Amino acid sequence: MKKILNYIDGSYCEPFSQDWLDNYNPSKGVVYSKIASSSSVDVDNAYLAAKKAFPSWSNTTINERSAILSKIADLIEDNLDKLAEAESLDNGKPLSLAKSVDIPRASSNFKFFAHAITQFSSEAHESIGLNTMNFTLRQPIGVVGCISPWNLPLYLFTWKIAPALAAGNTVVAKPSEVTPMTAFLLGDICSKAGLPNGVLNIIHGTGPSAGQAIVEHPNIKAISFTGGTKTGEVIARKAAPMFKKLSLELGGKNPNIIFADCNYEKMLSVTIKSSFANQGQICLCGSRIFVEKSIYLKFKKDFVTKVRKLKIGDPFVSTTNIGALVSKPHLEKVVSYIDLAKEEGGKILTGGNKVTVNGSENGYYLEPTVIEIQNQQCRTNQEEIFGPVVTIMPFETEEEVLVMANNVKYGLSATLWTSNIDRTMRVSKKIEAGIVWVNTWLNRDLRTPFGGIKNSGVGREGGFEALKFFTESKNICIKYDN
Ligand code: TXE
Repeated sequence: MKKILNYIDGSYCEPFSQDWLDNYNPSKGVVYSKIASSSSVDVDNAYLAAKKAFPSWSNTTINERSAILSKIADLIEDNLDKLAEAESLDNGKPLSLAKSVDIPRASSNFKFFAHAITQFSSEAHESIGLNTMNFTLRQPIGVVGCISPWNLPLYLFTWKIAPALAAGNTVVAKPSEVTPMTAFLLGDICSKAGLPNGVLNIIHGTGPSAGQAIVEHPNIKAISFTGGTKTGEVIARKAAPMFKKLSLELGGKNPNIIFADCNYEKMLSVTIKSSFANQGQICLCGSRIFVEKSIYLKFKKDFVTKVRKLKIGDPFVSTTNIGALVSKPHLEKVVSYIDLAKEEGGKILTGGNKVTVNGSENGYYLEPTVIEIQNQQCRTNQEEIFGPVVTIMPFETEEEVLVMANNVKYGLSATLWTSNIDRTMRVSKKIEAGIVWVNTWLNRDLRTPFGGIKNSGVGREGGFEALKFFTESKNICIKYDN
């Protein structure tokens, strides 16, 4: 059976423990490869390789670094089919999605930061009268840690690694143990692109073992993490006494607010995507839908009709809209929320059941599910389900919907549908979220800040925000004689 090995100092190697984890193909429910179960010994080896590589990598010219990152981007693009197939097999997402979104974006992440680093600059402050000139150096931190989740595996792994490397750091990175395959393949791509040995080290294994060893390593000075809010809490607790720099991109329970004056057809088709893309396993999905009362009944009917037409099935079949959920425990978690919704008085308008797909009887399939709720305080509407499940309810006024939208512990993103520019401004300013999309969803310009407030995280990724995170600023003050 294929083994997913660690990539340390430019070579693939087995874990020190010789322990292996099962890697499942979620669309069939079978183990298809074995994952290195790494421990602190492997993390320390990766750290030593990264430490050795740092002086040279941090002193390469910007052009040289940029050229290597661009080459990685090109090789990802050249291997689009192979990587997309690997992603789909590992994660259960439709191959069409991996081909059109996940892998192209992984390539763009490298391409973007290859360019961005050539434009990254810092401030100078002259104090006239005091005869001093201050300028700020932005220096790489050293060895940094990147930990990523399973929902958009290569997409989010590279979203962290690319700026970290561009800024001149060396990296110890860990993908999710649920979807490690494309990160494993990335090692080879980096070697082929000429990334010097030790600059990027990829460790596999569980969160509590390999992930925690990265967080607890005394000399890994910054941690960029995307994953669940509870894990973020654990990481923050461990990292705080060590005064590590932390970027945490955590969960979301995002409102999708639909006003009657919106472009209805456009809203309807995008709302299908914002509800169920990637089986609803995107932290930016609009899982709480609020609809203005005057169009609520029409929306309910049209939306449910459209949802029922979504094709659930084998991710490798080109007509599939909804693939498999990522794992059996995750499927069970999502189903438990559907049960909870019924107990809480929610009405299942469509979906709610596991699906048996012919030829893939043991896969983790679930119908896209729409739940009408009466009380927005119910747990179904408050907790992150992270599956193909949305709640819907009507609202009457702008003020009312703002209260409901903001009444959750999360604050990642929000979507707003309206053609009224005044309302757009009023509501966007009052929404408690790091990202607001108006008349669109998941429209990403990589230069923009990305991240959430409240329990959705701390810090921002994207553009120069990411390059700032992965560098330390140092002010140099020079007194001159006039
Ligand atoms: O994520 P975890 P899980 C949400 C979603 C989901 C829930 C749990 O609601 O149901 O989180 O998912 C590593 N120290 N999101 O359990 O555990 C882990 O190995 C260091 C939202 O799969 O947070 C993996 O690499 N690392 C989300 C990464 O953290 C640790 C995407 C994420 O895993 C660790 C995924 C530890 N103690 C799930 N424990 C989003 N915001 O996009 C785990 N890890």
